[in-house]
Amino acid sequence: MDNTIGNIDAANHVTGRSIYVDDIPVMEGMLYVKVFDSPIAHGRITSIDFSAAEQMEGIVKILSYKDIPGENQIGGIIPDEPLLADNEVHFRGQPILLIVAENEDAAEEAIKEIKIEIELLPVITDPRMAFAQGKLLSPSRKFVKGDVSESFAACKYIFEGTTESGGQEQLYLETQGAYAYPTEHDSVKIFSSTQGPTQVQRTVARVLGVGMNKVEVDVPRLGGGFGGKEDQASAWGAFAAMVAWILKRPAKCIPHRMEDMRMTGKRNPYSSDYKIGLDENLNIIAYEATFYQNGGAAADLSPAILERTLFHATNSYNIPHVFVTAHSCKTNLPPNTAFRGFGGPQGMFVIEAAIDHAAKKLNVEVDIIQRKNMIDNGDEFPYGQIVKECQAKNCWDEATDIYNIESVKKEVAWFNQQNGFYKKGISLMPVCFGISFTNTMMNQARALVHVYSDGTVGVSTGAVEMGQGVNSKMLQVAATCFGISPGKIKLETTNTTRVANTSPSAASSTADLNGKALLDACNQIKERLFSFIKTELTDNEDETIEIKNEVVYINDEASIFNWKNLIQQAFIKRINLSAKGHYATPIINFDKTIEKGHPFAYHVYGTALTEVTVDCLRGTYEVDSVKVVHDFGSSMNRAVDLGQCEGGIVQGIGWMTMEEVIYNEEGKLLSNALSTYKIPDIYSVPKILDIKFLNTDGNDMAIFKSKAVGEPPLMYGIGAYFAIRNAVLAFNPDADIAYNAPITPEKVLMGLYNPFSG
Ligand code: LUZ
Ligand code: MOS
Repeated sequence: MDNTIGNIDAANHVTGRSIYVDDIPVMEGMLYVKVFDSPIAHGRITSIDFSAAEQMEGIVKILSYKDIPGENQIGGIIPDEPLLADNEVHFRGQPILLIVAENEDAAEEAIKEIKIEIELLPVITDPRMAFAQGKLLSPSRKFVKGDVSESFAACKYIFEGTTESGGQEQLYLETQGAYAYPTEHDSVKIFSSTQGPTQVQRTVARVLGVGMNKVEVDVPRLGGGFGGKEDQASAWGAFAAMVAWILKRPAKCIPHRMEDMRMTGKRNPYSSDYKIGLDENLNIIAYEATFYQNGGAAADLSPAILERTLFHATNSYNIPHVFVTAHSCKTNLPPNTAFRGFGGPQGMFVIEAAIDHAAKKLNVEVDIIQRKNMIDNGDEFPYGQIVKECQAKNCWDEATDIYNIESVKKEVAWFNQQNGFYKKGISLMPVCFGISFTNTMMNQARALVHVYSDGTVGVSTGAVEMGQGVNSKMLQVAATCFGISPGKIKLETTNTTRVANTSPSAASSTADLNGKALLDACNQIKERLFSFIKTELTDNEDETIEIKNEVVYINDEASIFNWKNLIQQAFIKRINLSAKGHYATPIINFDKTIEKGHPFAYHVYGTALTEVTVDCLRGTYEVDSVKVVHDFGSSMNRAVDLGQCEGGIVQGIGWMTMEEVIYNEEGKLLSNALSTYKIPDIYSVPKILDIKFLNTDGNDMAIFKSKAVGEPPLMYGIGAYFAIRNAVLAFNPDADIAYNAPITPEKVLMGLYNPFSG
């Protein structure tokens, strides 16, 4: 495999030539669309008056739910979310009106003149309170293995507790947004910043009351998605499309950063209960957990996220008796949504807290319990899938070996003995993440390949390039299959007219699904070319044919044909030089009625060793190092995969340590800008980030045996939480530190001096 290709977008990114939605040259007469959103988290709209605003200079029209031509509904999994609020509002930031203006300034002025009266209704922001009042977004779920009640009775040690993990703002560099214009036959074309072009198409068709064939969605690229544009791009696509369709003019709708932060959902916060039981040899016998997911005001993707929390509730551990329950709770916050890991990180944090709790109480080192209970081949996940090609222990053992855990422990102990006001802490964080959409139906993809008569190639797939480097991988697939230079191939935009019924670029599965579909398309063309060579050019059916470096080899010898003249001759002979590829992941299945099956194509494994230093006067901390052994399979592009791994780790550390999404009791987002919401920057990344590629064959279900890499590394960041917690305990062994993430400097400081010893 050609690993030297790197990321083909790198040069354009750093020179500003990559094209995002707001860079697309617009048409004359384009309208600007601004959203007027609810200033109240829950209430009944008793009056709304925008007549004065509509008369203002530059305002073309103001649209409400009454102007929606089709259905006022954008809920993807459950139809519970209006595009524009009708008579009630359910979260602060909920879109109510669209201000359509000749320019953006006019729209902003007009918004100030809108008069609205809302009768207040009770606001709930806490998932447990919502649960107590029976407010659920979807039916609760539970995964059961063995018999916990009986086995807890037999456990020598039982520990119970609660955990909290916070939300996380996706903070894609490019905000949400779309640009749309009307096309012939009452149709519309939309350029959208979305991970799910088909989801935007489907939603717009529903809102306009037209067939999906009248809605074309084109996605050149995204300035980041991180899950935030898996479903929530649809509303912005619909705003622009609705205006374009009704007023028959081009329209653009792109929120500013603070509008985006206020109106869109984030990672679901969780509040959870756990109970863990061990025998005298530190085997985990039983595990019980209840997850209260803060879903926000509409289901969005929360029911699917809830499911993935259950799938990853036992992380990398084999536990014979498991009983885990999850509730998707309806609160008056913006509908929370996908974020890298998709509920998996939330589930893993709880089991790691439970194990840490047990270790601290038993006064044993936590890594002894972790290693002892690590999953292995032949074990059964609580959802019925049997563990195969397991790399959990391999990653763990290699990490503890090459990073020399025993000497690290000694150095940390020595450092802590020598230093009064600086303390170090370490942690080991194993990860086992299932690859596939948990909804089996979504594990399919298609690709369209054209070989042009000059030998150049155009490739379209359902994959959305969002900075993760999927286009580079697609290019490698086509170049490798055809035996031609990547320079001959162009990756086209993601477009619903060229490639239909796409699943969103999500679940770490984009390269696998679309890569395999692309391989299918390329192979079809290649087979036609090879049989053309055999029957028309050489008249010998028994030859072995191969194309290497654009030269056609017949029976291992270079022939007079090269790629270019082969294509020219094939074209003259009217050979079909285009193909549509299709892929549907084999084997996978899941039966929700019994919550058992084989939902994942394979799993990705790894272990991270994190070391931190806490400043015990200030409560601040630095991550000294994160050292990882990660199972990439056989990586097809080490530069891209390494980048994904590094980015994921830093994002995970952000979630666990500094990013704090705060809503007040009225449901108002207080961390509503980059001045109040802190994400990792160049100064807060680990001083050392060392990632070793575990040497394995990889998995056949992965494209070129190169395993999915998007989400799994994020969960290494959970290790930073425990390392910091351990450093605080080194300073203050009596510290009472709740398992409450993120562990911000404020919480660290409280832990250091609580109970206050003077
Ligand atoms: N999206 C989705 C996802 O719809 N289903 C999934 O299983 C998933 N997993 C991770 C990220 N996004
Ligand atoms: Mo995602 S959380 O794979 O959009």
